[in-house]
Amino acid sequence: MSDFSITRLNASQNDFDGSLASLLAWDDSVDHQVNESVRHILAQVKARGDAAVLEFTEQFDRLKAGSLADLEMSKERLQQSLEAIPQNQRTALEAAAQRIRDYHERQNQQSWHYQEADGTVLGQKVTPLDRAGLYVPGGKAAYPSSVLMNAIPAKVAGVAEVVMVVPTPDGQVNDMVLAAAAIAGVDRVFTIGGAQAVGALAYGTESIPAVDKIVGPGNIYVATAKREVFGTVGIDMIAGPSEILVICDGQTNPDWIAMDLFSQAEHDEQAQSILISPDKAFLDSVEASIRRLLPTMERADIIAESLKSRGAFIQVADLDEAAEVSNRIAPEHLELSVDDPEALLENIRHAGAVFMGRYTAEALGDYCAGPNHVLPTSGTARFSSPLGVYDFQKRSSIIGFSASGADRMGRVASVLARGEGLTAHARSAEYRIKE
Ligand code: HSO
Ligand code: ZN
Repeated sequence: MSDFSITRLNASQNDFDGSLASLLAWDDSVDHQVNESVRHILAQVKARGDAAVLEFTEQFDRLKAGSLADLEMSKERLQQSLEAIPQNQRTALEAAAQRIRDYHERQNQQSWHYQEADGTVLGQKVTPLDRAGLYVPGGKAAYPSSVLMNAIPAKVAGVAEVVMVVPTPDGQVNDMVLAAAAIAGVDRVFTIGGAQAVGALAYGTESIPAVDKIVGPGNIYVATAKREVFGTVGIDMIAGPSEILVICDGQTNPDWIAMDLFSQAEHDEQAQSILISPDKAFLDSVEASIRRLLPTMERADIIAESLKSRGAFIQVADLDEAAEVSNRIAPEHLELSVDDPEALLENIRHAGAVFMGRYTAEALGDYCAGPNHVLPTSGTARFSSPLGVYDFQKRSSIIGFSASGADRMGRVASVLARGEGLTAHARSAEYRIKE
């Protein structure tokens, strides 16, 4: 069995600040080798389009195709996958999709305008992106739930074409991923991946349309490629490892809490699971639960490594202090496993998603609660938000002056323009001033 150990901290200890800082430190340094090869791949795709994408796909995914058209999955093919998966999976995907759609529809932004007394109109027009690209990782990390979470907000936002790329190493397709694409209404799917797929989406090739924004998780090559093409296209975020922080008053079944911590730890060794409680005896009980439950887990090794290298139990004086520590961490997922989560929520300022009360397992949020599971990680919840409809829409400012508005504001603009030494600006405004 995998060895289990977890760091124990106490918020009252002298060196708590330093210990917390080293707990949260995460190595996201850029790898020069990776940078180099990503740059090479992107340059090739930009210069040679389809031919380069085909070569890299053969090289990295051992998938040989005569043309990129052969690597496109038709609507009929997606439908086949939908029919191939077990009925209970299909029903669950459809139920999740419906809830995700309902939730995200509430995020739809309205255009607005207002009129001033002299007839001047000011407004904001909201428009969807024309085209969005969705990267879906292949292999182990291919999550159908992530297809729903990325594609549905795009379609709700009104994006006309969602183009998905998913690598299929050795030609292995994941039916559940393709079924999710069918349910989410993805428009086109290509079985390509890696930096070459990111390049194809960013620059466009003979067969793959250039998109306006690329979203979705991926390995270091994909993340580096997304960073590189940012500016040519928009990107969502560069996600770090999953995180969960549980604040518990000590009254929840310790097995539940242990499993909630496992649920994010099982994503990968770098994932971070933290439990904060004012109750020392409760922390001991959760530790006992972990010891008992860990050997029963399929991914015991990953969980053990994650808990050992990045997990922690933090003892605090009370729930107010728990909230304060949590705000410093700004976790991706925050469970408030207490009697009165609403009262505690008042003190919470930074978290990607907050799970209220003992019954709200974070795992429900990953699949089917409705809100997005693409959330800010590594403390970025201090300044950013969950993926949503907003990420697939943009705003244009609308400005319409009446003749008297042009006269009134032309005078203001003229003074400012002359102050800046910009005479053409000034005269352009002055032409429209009366007399
Ligand atoms: N917890 C992940 C999302 C996910 N979980 C997908 C299961 N499948 C995001 O932090
Ligand atoms: Zn998860």
